Amino acid sequence: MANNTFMDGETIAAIATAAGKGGIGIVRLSGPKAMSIAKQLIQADLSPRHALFSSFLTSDLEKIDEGIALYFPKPNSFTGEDVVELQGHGGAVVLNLLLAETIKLGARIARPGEFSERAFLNDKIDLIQAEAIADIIESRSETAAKSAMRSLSGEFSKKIHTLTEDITKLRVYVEAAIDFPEEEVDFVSDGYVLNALNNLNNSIEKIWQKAKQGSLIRDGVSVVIIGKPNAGKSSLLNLLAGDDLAIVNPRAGTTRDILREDIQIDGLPLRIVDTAGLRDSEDEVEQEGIRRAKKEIEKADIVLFMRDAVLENLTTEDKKQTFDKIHQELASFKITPPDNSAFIVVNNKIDINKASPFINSNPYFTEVALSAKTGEGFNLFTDSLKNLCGFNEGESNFVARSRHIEALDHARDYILQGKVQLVDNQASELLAEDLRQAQSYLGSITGAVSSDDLLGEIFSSFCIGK
Ligand SMILES: Nc1nc2c(ncn2[C@@H]2O[C@H](COP(=O)(O)OP(=O)(O)OP(=O)(O)O)[C@@H](O)[C@H]2O)c(=O)[nH]1
Ligand SMILES: [Mg+2]
Repeated sequence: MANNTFMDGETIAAIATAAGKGGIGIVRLSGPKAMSIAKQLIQADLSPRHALFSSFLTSDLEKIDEGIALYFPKPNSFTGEDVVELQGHGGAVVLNLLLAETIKLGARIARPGEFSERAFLNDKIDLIQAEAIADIIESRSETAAKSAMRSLSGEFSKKIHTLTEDITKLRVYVEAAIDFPEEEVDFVSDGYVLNALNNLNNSIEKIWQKAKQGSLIRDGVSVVIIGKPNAGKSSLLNLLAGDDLAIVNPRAGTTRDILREDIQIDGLPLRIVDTAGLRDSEDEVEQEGIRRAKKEIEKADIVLFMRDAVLENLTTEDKKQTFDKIHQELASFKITPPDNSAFIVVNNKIDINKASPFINSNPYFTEVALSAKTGEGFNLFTDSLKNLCGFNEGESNFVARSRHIEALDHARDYILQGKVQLVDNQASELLAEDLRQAQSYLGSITGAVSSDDLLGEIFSSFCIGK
């Protein structure tokens, strides 16, 4: 974005603190009239970045509240515009009275995310950082908050900038050779371009891996537990949640509705869904439960198919036959399981047949054996979940969104396509165009290239006052 291209002249105001009661509540103003509005309210001048204790008054000099006023003159403020914060008491009525007074004095109510949008448009932060602000506020785990903070500090942006610079350098080289054919640079034989394309591809891959981790941490993974009645599905939910959430009972058909619980395993957020056991039943409530289970499977990232290890011959079974049997069973309920990479067969109740816990992968599915009752094999099971998600705990990630991953995918595709143009077709013009496209996708991540629609979509999901 060009510097300060955005100045619609309007001053915006919003209650920046959360709805509800609190010790302190803040009304925030940004824009050219912020200072003059504040001056009317406190009947005094404000010095930059100095806290002033004052009354907040109406135009009839009636006292609405009292508190601290802070003034951050442009351009050294969050939005890059004049910003004033009025910190009063944290009650909804008093804050709304104060907000209404700022509107009377010429401000307008801010749209959700408009302060951050202005910060972005005035080049105070890039789009990754703006999104990270929303992610910090909405983070549901310590790991998510820390990852979002790393993105806000610019770790993710820096990597994209380096990548963009590398592409720029390569574009200059390629386009110069196109423009000055008399120099006769032979791209293929000099190896420089091919080497650079390979390096770019490797760098994108590394960033992609980190971004993928970041998006898992941000968005979580939905895991649905299905299986016959009595397999121990609700027992597994309870074990994962560390609490007696679901009713567990030897009677088959105990769970009839969907039960959900958000949990975390070593920083990986999981949304666990327990479902009604799959069986043919005349009972309408049970049938509805099975219909709901089906819907959840369609939305799930990972499906756990639970079965009773006591009833299965775990060591000698033919995995292909098992796979076919499970598929047939699910098909009889019109359920299509997800592909192998998101399907785990959980053999439960190994405490009864005294089997050892295990985890293995065969060409058809990932399989674990555990006891939801004693907890035996639980760690192996959680490891298999983390593996399946590609989650490496302890790695310092930055928060990322699916739109970032998609843009990285596109950028990589163009780099690989460029390689084909170079090596197979010796088509330097087409290579130059591919590099341009790759750069444009990277630009969409930081917001260097952005559309109004995209910005609208991103900032409208923010909370008011941010
Ligand atoms: N010994 C043993 N019993 C278990 C284990 N897991 C579950 N059970 C028992 O099996 C019975 C059924 O467990 P649930 O967790 O209710 O099974 P479910 O799959 O949710 O059953 P529905 O809700 O009816 O579909 C209960 O009596 C549990 O105590 C296990 O690992 N070992
Ligand atoms: Mg149950």
